[in-house]
Amino acid sequence: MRSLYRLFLTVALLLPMFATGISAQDEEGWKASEKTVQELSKPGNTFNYYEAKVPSYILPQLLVTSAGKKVGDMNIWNESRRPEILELFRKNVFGRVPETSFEKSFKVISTDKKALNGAATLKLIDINISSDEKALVIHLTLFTPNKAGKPAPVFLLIDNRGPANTDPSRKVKSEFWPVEEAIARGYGMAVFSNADVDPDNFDGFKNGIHALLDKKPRTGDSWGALAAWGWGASRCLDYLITDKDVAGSKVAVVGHSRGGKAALWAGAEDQRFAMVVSNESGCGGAALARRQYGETIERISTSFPHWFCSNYRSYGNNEDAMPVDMHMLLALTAPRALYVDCAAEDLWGDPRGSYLSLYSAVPAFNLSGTNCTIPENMPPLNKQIIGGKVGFHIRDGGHNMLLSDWNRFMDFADIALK
Ligand code: GTR
Repeated sequence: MRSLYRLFLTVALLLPMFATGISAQDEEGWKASEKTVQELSKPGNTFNYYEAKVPSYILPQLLVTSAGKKVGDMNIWNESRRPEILELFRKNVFGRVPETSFEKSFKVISTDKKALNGAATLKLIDINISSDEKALVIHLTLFTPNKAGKPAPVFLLIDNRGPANTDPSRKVKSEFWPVEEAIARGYGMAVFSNADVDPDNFDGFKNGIHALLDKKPRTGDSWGALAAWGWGASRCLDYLITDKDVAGSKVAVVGHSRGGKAALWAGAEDQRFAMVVSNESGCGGAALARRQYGETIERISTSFPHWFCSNYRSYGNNEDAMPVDMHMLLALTAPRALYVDCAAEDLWGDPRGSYLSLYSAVPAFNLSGTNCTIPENMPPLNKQIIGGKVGFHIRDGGHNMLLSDWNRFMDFADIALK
């Protein structure tokens, strides 16, 4: 019995390590990863799933500057506290984008004005990035609604699953990226694959954008894959704001799970994103690290050493030493719109800790004068709450991004973005 239990533990612990070796483009890869999350969400493994076992903790103060000054309005937030927090996340969590210069050009490869039986225009765009002799291409797919007759708000998805979920021909449809439904509601849909920017495996930072921009030896705050994917989202936005069918001031960046962590960081680094959607981003995303519920820093930074900067590792089993917690990451979206959602069976991603994180970020949003207050207790299953510029729901079911989630993103965007 004991050895069976050990075997279960070993398999559960090793599965994500295999997942790190699988390209994000690989269908089996993301399925294995989602399955792992389901397995790891079951009580019985070494991770904590009991509220009673959550340690007591004190979150770092959100609205006090490092010099001890109270942040009472949006000006102080934007001019001093926000940049301070951003720096802390660069240094301790996601890493810093190198200052290396690069060239960028856009090429619209094809335009189909009668896509989706005439409901949408489909464009395939190559975003070419080069530095010295090296180059890479980010392939951006963009659908915009024809009926609107004016530039449309757009959801840009950082895709961590690959083409089977984001098929531009729409022969294969997936709830993960429900283009038809979004177009019918007047939203454009854009997507790029994270793997175009940086492969999702631990390759010593030799490939993807690292091969182009990492000129200096790596240090504790050198960027990891999540920051690289977020950077890729910004390059897509560089294009989107030039497209006459897109309302450039109304682009939302969306991501699921590891993509959700990257979306939060993209919105933090790039304030041109009008809205951020974090779908089940969990540890290293929306969930409070100090709760040590479900996935922990220790675990994520050993299973996925390429995601974060290496300084982050020092906070494994040492969360209280971290000068930030994830409510501060969520607050970096303020005063723009932020949507966080979770799934009830995705305990690995700590739904309650993600809600508490959002709740603790609200004071930064309230500085804008819009009332963004939400209740202290997490809302019941499948009930959306919207407080001005912030929104949340917890869906029944497991780790995934479904049409029902997207419908709520759009309900929120109808209010917060349009
Ligand atoms: C898991 C990882 C989570 C989450 C997930 C995913 O293995 O532990 O943090 O990011 O992968 O991206 O599906």
